[in-house]
Amino acid sequence: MIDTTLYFITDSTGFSKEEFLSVVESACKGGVTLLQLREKDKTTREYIELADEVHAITQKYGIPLIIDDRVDVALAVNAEGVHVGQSDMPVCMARKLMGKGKIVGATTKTVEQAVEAYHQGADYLGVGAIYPTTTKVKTVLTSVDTLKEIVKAVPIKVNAIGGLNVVNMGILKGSGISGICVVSAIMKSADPQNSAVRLKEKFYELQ
Ligand code: TZP
Ligand code: MG
Repeated sequence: MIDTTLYFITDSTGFSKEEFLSVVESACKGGVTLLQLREKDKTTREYIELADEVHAITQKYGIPLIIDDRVDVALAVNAEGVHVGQSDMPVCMARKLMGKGKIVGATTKTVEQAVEAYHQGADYLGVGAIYPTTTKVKTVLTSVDTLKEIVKAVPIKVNAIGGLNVVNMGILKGSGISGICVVSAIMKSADPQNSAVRLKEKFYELQ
């Protein structure tokens, strides 16, 4: 069973490779439970090379690596899973290509999308954005009420995403989510390891 408690989604924009890999390793040390490599501007070759390096780190810490959008890259580096959005490959196709043993996650913003993703074989869902985000993404806000409805509608893990940090995640109390997804709260932290520790502590406090 995957642990989605603290799902760290990376964004290498503005980092040198060394700096980026150092944030990845610090986050792993801080206890992130799942890590997604999310690259929007890399060539396929660059995506694969970076994924291999990130995978070497995540494997050291026993943390599953999920590749955003790209089933081919996930398969090429033998990552533990892939994450697809509503304009990416449909979940059923990603599942077929990845096989039963791999993790397939999906972004959903409505109950209908969530139920469909579940039926097509998704292992977990990311729902948001709960708060406005500074991370480069095409998204609209999702209410906590919708998040709660999605949690009730599907038997798989549901994570909240979007602008979440230790200060504002109280809004998620009682929502029934399995975890949170964060980019900036770790990527932009001066101390990514400590931020991961605190985010996880805060999430447990809300349970
Ligand atoms: N999908 C919805 S919001 C978001 C994605 C990928 C970005 C979340 O980033 P941050 O920095 O945690 O707001
Ligand atoms: Mg996508």
